[in-house]
Amino acid sequence: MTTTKISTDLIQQENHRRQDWLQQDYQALAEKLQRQHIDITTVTAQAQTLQVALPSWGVGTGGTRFARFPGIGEPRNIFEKLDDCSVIQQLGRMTPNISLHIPWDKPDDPTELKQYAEALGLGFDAMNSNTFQDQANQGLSYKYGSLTHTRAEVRQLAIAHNIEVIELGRQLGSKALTVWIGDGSNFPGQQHFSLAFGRYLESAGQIYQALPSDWNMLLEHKMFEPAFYSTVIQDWGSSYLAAKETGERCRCLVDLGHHAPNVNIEMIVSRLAQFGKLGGFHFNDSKYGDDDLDSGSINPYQLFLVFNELVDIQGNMPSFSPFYMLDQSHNVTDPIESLIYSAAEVQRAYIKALLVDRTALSQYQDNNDPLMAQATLKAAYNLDVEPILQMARMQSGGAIDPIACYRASAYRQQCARQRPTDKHATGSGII
Ligand SMILES: [Mn+2]
Repeated sequence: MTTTKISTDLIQQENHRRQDWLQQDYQALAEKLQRQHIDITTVTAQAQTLQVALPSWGVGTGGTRFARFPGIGEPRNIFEKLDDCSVIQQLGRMTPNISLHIPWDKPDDPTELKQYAEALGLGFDAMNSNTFQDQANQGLSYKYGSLTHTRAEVRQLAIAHNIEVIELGRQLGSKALTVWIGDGSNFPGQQHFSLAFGRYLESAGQIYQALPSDWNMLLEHKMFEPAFYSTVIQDWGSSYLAAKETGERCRCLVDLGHHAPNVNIEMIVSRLAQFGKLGGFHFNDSKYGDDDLDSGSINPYQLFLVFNELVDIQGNMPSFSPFYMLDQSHNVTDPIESLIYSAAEVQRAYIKALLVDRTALSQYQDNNDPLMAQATLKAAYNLDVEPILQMARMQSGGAIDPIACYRASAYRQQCARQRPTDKHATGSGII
């Protein structure tokens, strides 16, 4: 029996109020899609299969490099973070797994944490290691790098941390390790490019040796920050080279915010997948840099185009199943609301991508008809698929309008009473 934080009676009451209108909207959309020979129940069932992991650090209020303004009733430990994640899952029904960040959310007792998560109906997705900041009492420093540091003993410390994270993840039922490093340089000449990359390959290889046979190792690239001149794994090219050198189950992870503005990310997706090296995603959105804004809040068309590639790849390769995760920093919203809304935006992009007439698109491509090719994509993108999202949630036991239901539950107000503000609470960076 799953423990629920929101009353199931409340969800039913809230759904009851909206059910008639949903049926009408769903029926109207069903008839419209039928004209294109699309069965809406099939699409709804496909929408229900999409899962996106929640970042454990995402349920706390984030912060920028300038300041953090805490919200009320914030989770004070990993158990309270799981409570909040369970609310997101209960209402939205597409986020049953949590991606942990170690050491930020390192449990004293992994068995206890696993049991706590299971009681809430939650599991664990990819584990995230952290060698971009020094831990308490660490001795050696990552100030000048971790896996690529010039000194072997610093590299060994970073390797050992990653292996420790794998071991922890193994106990929790995770199947992947995500590695992102802040290593790089701030001045021309500070770092020898190829020697640093060579040290990375050597370190990554040692971590890969410790990877269980049913695990994936995901390499996350980032163009800049905290290093502002060069970053060792700065782009998908470096990431691909490193993944290829490291091993078959080492793949690239694409964080949407980790590219230069205007970069064609959907084409990067296609390239990596074509050569079996697309391993996962961190969904978010950005306007200027690695802003970690809510998914789909700035450029929903780009999110759709990414999913258009993913659906196309899946059509050719049914075993294709990358790790999907939200990676956002919530500075001005209630993180629970942002995560519910963002997961739905990812699902919306996926549903629209499923509706693309791929036969027609292929013919327009072959016949060099650019106008109709892009119009085919736009025809799917411009559809209002909200009734499919609502129906998928309701049929899975979630809320037709999850934000309204969450607000009606007064869960945050209850947290405010139960979780007095901790002045020593730490923020989460943008990663
Ligand atoms: Mn990320």
